[in-house]
Amino acid sequence: MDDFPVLGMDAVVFAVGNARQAAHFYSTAFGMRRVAYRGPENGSPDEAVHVLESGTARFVLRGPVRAGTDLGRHVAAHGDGVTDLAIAVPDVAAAYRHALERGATGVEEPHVLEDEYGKVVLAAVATYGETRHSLVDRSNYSGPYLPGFVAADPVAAAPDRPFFTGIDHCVGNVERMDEWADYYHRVMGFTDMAEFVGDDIATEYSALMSKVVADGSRRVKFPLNEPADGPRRSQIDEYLEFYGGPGVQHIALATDDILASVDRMRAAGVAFLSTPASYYDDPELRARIGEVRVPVEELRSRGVLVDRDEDGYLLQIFTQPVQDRPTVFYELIERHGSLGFGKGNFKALFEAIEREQEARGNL
Ligand code: TYF
Ligand code: FE
Repeated sequence: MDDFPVLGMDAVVFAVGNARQAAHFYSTAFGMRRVAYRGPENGSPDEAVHVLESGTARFVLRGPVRAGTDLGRHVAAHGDGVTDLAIAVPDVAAAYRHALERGATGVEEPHVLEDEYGKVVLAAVATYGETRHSLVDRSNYSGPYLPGFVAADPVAAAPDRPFFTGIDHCVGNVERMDEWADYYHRVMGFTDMAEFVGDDIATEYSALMSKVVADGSRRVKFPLNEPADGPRRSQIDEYLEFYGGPGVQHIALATDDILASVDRMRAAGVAFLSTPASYYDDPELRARIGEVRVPVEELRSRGVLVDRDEDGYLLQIFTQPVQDRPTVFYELIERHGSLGFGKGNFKALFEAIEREQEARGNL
């Protein structure tokens, strides 16, 4: 019996300095469609909130409209960042009660929001840093997002196909990985997935340790990174310094055509990490990855990484941070059977991240 059943990610909620411009960025550069809005015009005098979707992924962009708000304080402290990894659950009250009994800190008691489209049940618990998990049941709701929101026009013309179809995983940078992994085990009944970057890999090149927790159905996957002592300064320490504490590091977006997604995002100005040509020439890699659905040349020209395990393979690529601070970035991931996170790419990936870190003067 699963005592914390989870349906999937409900939304990723961001605090940003300027939600109107962020909505434009995610529309043009990430191919998302704006579906809902709330602001001073309709009952939210202190903040503007734009809701965008792509496939099953929903991003909620909140920006302060006036001085002196807690949202504005959050942005001043952390820059643009993620405040809430909202999880869809079938029974909010039961999930919240279970979480609190197992030691979670409650942030919002279960409550119901209602309008002419029906009702939504919401609650929230705290997680690492200033991040929270809203628990959401919208099964009796047909409105564009939440009660109080109105349907909004798209910001830009819709792409002929979405750049991504859903959220694959959401990664947190923390000071103590085991503490937070235990939190998800205890509070939400999550279990560890196989992928694990331990001391061995950490000391060799990665300067981080990482562990993945997921719900029983693997609908929600949360890798957790902690800094490790390595030959150089950890990328996780860089994040913790510039974000001002623990927080969401990257969001992986699922796509069924990573080549098309990368091409469109690049054309719209999104910068990706570069992969050295030697990656594709490595005979060991060639042997290990075997046949993938496209010629390796197509991957090489874009810098798309490949990893294979006993279940299949995956293609992945990482953006540069998408704001001035070296904090939040994105991953595009196209899975063909593999349930992993690209462990075989960790060395090449972390070296690429370190090159950027060095260019920023933070290595
Ligand atoms: O989510 C993951 O585990 C992979 C690899 O700082 C990764 O995307 C791990 C740590 C990191 C960047 C990427
Ligand atoms: Fe990832």
